[in-house]
Amino acid sequence: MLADDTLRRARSALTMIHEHPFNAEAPPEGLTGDTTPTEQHYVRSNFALPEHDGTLEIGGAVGSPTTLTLDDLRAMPSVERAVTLECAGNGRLETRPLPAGEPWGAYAVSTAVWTGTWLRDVLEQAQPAPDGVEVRFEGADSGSYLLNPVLAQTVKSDLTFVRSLTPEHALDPAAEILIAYEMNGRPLGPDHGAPFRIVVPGWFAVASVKWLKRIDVVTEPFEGEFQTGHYVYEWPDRPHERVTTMRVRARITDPAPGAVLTPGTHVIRGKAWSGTGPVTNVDLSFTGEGAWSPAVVEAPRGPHQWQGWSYEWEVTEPGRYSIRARATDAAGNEQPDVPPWNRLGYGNNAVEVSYVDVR
Ligand SMILES: Nc1nc2c(c(=O)[nH]1)N[C@H]1C(S)=C(S)[C@@H](COP(=O)(O)O)O[C@H]1N2
Ligand SMILES: [Mo]
Repeated sequence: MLADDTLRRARSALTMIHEHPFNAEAPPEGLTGDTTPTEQHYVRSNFALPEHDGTLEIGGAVGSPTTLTLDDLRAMPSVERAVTLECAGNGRLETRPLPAGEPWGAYAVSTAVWTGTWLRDVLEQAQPAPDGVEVRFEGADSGSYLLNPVLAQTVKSDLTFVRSLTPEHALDPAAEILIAYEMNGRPLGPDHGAPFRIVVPGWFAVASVKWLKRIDVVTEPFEGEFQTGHYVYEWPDRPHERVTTMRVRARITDPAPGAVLTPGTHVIRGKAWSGTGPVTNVDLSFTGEGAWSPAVVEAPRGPHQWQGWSYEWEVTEPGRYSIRARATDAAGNEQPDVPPWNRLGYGNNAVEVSYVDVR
């Protein structure tokens, strides 16, 4: 086991939400760069840190069941991708009525450079059977699942963290799913899934199984707590849907909420991302209901990474100004004003309202 102070140091820059299991948001600085330094990358774990024996088993409906070690994965062609990960519960605190799940503010999102090997190459080596309907990814972590660690309310005991993807998705070259063993150029740390995890670009990060232990091709639809129990949009007025792609969203990183500014020109900055295509527009408003003006949106630096945006704001009149930033992506998805309410509080991509005082 790791020395406590090693872990404590790795976690010290984060905004802790719960210690057991460890869940923490990025500090505001974690959203200001093109990528997030590892020590500022948010952490979401459903169970205590597991032991991992260093091997990955690939089995189920495959022609050639395989066991791989970290060295085996490192011996395969390596790829590097910057990927924005966002927890589906990010923004839950702004949901009304408030659900019981982990009370995430708005910083359960980060971007890291992940190095690993393509999942599809590893899977193809094992020869998935043509009648496979899903590919199941199992983490080494297990235990009692609590909806909120401070509530003495266990959803279920003896659960393991398991998620699945369709074979089409898992094998799709365009999906660029990685089995990652490095984060920002260093071996994966314990909180981020050491020794290896999958990284599923564009999807809410629940799909990116950490501490990856087994991959199984299965011939029956997979139903598990983290697949069909939780991480489901329970809409009040329409059929439930699984949590999949990240919703289009902009965050304001500068100025800080409540900042006091002098009259003059100020640059408003932020980040925007979407799981359904690059962000094409970010529009700003300073007056509540009323005009929106376009910000300058940086071209994507990579296919799976948040984009920076900025707006030169000239303000002469003293007073309080609301600031809202609303993103639109290439698929035409635009942020709503009101969180799309669902019982478990997922996917809140409502336009954030910040304000500054000009004096
Ligand atoms: N094995 C395992 N993988 C997991 C989880 C988990 O609890 N166990 N949490 C998921 C969720 S809900 C999120 S948001 C991301 C968080 O990844 P990070 O901690 O590296 O930021 O990991 C995902 N992968
Ligand atoms: Mo999450």
